Amino acid sequence: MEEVQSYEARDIQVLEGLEAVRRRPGMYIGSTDVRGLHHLVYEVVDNSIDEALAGACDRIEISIHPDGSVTVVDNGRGIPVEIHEQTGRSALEVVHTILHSGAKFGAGGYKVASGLHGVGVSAVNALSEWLEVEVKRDGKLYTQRYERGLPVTPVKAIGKAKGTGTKTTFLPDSEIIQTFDYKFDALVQRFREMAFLTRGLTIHFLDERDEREMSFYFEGGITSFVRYLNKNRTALHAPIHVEKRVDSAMVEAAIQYTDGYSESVYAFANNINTVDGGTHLTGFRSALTRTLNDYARKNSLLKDNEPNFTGEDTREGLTAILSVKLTDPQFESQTKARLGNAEIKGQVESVLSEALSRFLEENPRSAKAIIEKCLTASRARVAARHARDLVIRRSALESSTLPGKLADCSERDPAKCEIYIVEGDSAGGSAKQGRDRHFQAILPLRGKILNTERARLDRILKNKEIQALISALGAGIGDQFDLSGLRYHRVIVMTDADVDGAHIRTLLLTFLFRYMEPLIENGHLFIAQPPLYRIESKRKVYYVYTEAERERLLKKLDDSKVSLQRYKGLGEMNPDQLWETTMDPEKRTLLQVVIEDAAAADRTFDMLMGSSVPPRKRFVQTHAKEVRNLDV
Ligand code: 0RA
Repeated sequence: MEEVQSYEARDIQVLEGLEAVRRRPGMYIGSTDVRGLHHLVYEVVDNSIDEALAGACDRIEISIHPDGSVTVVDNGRGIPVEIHEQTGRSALEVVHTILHSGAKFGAGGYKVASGLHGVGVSAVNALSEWLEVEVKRDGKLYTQRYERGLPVTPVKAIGKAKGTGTKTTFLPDSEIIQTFDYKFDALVQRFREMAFLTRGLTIHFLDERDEREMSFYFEGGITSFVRYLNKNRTALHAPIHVEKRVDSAMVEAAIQYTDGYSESVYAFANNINTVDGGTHLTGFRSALTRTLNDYARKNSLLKDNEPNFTGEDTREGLTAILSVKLTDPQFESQTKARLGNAEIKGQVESVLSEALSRFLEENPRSAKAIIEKCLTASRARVAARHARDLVIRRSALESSTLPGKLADCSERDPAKCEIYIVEGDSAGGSAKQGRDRHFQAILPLRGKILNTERARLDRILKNKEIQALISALGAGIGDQFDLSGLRYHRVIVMTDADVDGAHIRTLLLTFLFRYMEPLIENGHLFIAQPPLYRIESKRKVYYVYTEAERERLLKKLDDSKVSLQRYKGLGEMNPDQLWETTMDPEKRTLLQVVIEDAAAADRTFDMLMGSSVPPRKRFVQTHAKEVRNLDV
């Protein structure tokens, strides 16, 4: 028998717990900025999700009120209100006042013990100016109110109730939480993800600040998730779905190959997006590689003289969701987003191997399409390696044979040299005439550069424009890229200030990001900023680079006669103007391109947008540093 705690002992425990949370909120909710604010909401919603996972709830409603308070309602069994033996107080009060007590009363066997969430509603309570909870149970409506974590009313029955459920409303404490500026889109992404991961659950979200609302319900669960991710892609077969319990773990996966080249596999453990992967993902991958190789060999789709598919070959064009639920998840890595449980690897591997081989046997046409996709990927990988070796060998030989269209500079010290990559011949001509040929080289590129996100390396490397670019820069490509060969320490992309220019710039940046990443990492890549307008007034000429600048200037010149010219392309500027406005180190503005790790907060962005940019990192232009008047 457990001892009944004295009231005094328990009160001390509550006060110490609350104080710990309020003194070091970051330890419990990560931060006190907007992410911490959202964390409070997720924490409360997660408790209702647990109730849904236990099969006891199929509807959750979340509302943000204009004053910054939030309400979460579910139709679960209702948090128990009866006296909790160990403490002699209502269970409802205990889960709201004692840290980590939630798990003991947790609805399902899969309560998240650690990781991103799972600190319990008591932490939310401690960080709220006030919190009110209502429980419908046994035909009665119970309620209790807390302020900064402490009960200010007893748990009391205030009337009759139909049905069961829990309703929590809280106002974050402005003494601790720095902002009440909830981001609708971020919350929506998360709620959509939760709804995908919990088949049959309806999540309704209302933002009363501007009356926006969204509702999510997916009959197909993670199969719907995969369809959603593939909605702009061409699928090779109907999604494969498996769900199976192994010992105490639950393994679920949905898989669908497309005709694309990128891999979109997202792994979850207890509904947490494990962006750093882990043992469950390792098991998933080995099942895929092993099963597809076995099937292809057995059916002579792989010839005796052909090598096995590599893991990469089996993941090209693959979209999949892997979701595991375990009783005691171990989260590792700095961001706690990698699963460490050793036993789950084999469990996932066996569930998947069995399901996938059964699917292949029962669906020979789909099987053929998948194996053919792997074969193409495998052959392309070999071809790409040959092509790359060739280009690298050639570009090594060719440091003397620079591309014909390159107008090189006379300076030989790379630290002093820069190269302008210019779209189109007419702009290239102006740039060649306008430049300072001592240290500025010009490489005009013609036509649309290949979309390197979609094309394979072997095709990219056959493209003449790309070959010219690689040779001119002199540093190779891919994992053979060597910065010490770089012939210019400033690589400047100069395109028109219109939609086409922006498109070409994106294609170029994508290529450089994927195949010459160290160039960006080491701060060698820049974007030129040509002016948008030329404004002349009283014989004075002004160049204007933004719309805001134009408005300011026009206001200033209000009463004088003004002539305004909009530059649609670089080609409209004569060489002198191009030099003066865009290329002269004394006067120009360059944007430096930097790479930023996609923040944990928006890690679902790429995934939910179905974007093919690798999810962990991406180049950012918008956050680019402004570099004025670089010393030359
Ligand atoms: C413990 C036991 C039972 C339900 C819950 C907790 C519960 C917790 C939360 C948190 C938010 N909504 C919730 N709904 C239920 C089951 C008690 C029983 O057997 O009736």
